[in-house]
Amino acid sequence: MSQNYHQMWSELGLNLDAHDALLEVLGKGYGDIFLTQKNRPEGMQYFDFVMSEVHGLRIKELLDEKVQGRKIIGSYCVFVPEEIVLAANATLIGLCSGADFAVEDVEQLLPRNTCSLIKSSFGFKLGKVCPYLESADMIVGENTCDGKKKAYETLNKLVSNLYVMDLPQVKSAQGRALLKAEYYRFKDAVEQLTGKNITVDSFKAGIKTVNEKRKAIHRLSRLRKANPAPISGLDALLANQVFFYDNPQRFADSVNKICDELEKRIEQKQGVFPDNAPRILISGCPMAVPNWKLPWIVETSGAVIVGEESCVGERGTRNLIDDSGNSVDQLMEAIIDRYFKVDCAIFTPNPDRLNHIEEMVKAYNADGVIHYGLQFCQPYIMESYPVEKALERKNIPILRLETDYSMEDVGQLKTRVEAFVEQLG
Ligand code: BJ8
Repeated sequence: MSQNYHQMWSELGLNLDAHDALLEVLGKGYGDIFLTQKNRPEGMQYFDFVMSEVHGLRIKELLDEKVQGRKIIGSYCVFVPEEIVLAANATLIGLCSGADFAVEDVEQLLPRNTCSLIKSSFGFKLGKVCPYLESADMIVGENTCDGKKKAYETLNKLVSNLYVMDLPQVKSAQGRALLKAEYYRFKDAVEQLTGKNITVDSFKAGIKTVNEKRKAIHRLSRLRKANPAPISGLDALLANQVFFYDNPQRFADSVNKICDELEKRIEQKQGVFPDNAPRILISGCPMAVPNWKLPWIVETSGAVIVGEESCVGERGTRNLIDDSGNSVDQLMEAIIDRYFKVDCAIFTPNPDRLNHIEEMVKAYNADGVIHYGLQFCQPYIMESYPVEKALERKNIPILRLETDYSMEDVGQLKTRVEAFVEQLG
């Protein structure tokens, strides 16, 4: 950290020793994985800076916003609409975490066979190491997979400001009606928290802001279709991860700046990997900071990742919102239309996701797919079987992997990934 933030962290109630230890591991991991890459776009320096200040300057900005009367809302899922939060003059930040922490304490509250993503969120709370969680005025949980649904019952005893959003599991008229009712209930809760009524103008402004950051990420994704790949999958994943907690306008500007640079690289046929490097699409569970294990293994095995069919990736950012409505209700309908298309594996049946994976393979010219399932994640691991069958029918090579946040299986994973890459090559 470029400044000393100990007082700020201490006022937030963090455990300073544990937090220092976490930052050290994070900084070292980041340095080893990201800063050793060759020929990175210069624009990635912004993201290096963001990561170096992830618990520093960004938290200070959020606390300064709070002093000005703005509320901070934390969320664990891409179904929580940032547009509603911004329209009520609040800030949304992602809370999912990608590292094991305080595992023994967590396993006093949750079964061992819970996915790493849920355990990690609990570990960050119990270990008192997440300044985002401690800054939030409202924490939004959602009824998605069984693990999360039940875990929020326990989290409710650890925090005083949990709000749980119910979500549909079926893409039916009733499912859409439930999403609509829940988004209106959420709008009321956010308005009550902030004391601000959402108006047509504030709603349009919120939609525009989020559309702009999604547009920037769409532009980055399109540029990854080029061969040779102008940016590594690791760097593109990092941009998708920062999407969840950076200032939205600054984020969009920074991604667009990288895109300007990548367009020049593409013109000059300049890439980060040779043009014969096998191109991989990753599909499956979301990867939250600092979960870079699998992408690092893939990209140090001679392949390049060209897309992520993931909530930290295209599943989460796909589709813009129509902002032409003239009433709050019309704009709300447009928001529901967009979010109801998110094809999370909690939906049954979920044919859209299979179609999207195939579309992405074609669009990004991927040579193969790695299906990434977090251990004990039933929705995605169950779906990995039909995904495998569907891709095999189209002669698209697929490797199904299950892992967690630990580093114990790195050697074994690397052996399997290298064999897959060799098969593609
Ligand atoms: S919309 S993917 S962000 S729920 S990995 S906790 S599914 S057991 S994260 Fe998700 Fe929203 Fe869906 Fe996206 Fe459960 Fe699986 Fe764990 Fe998961």
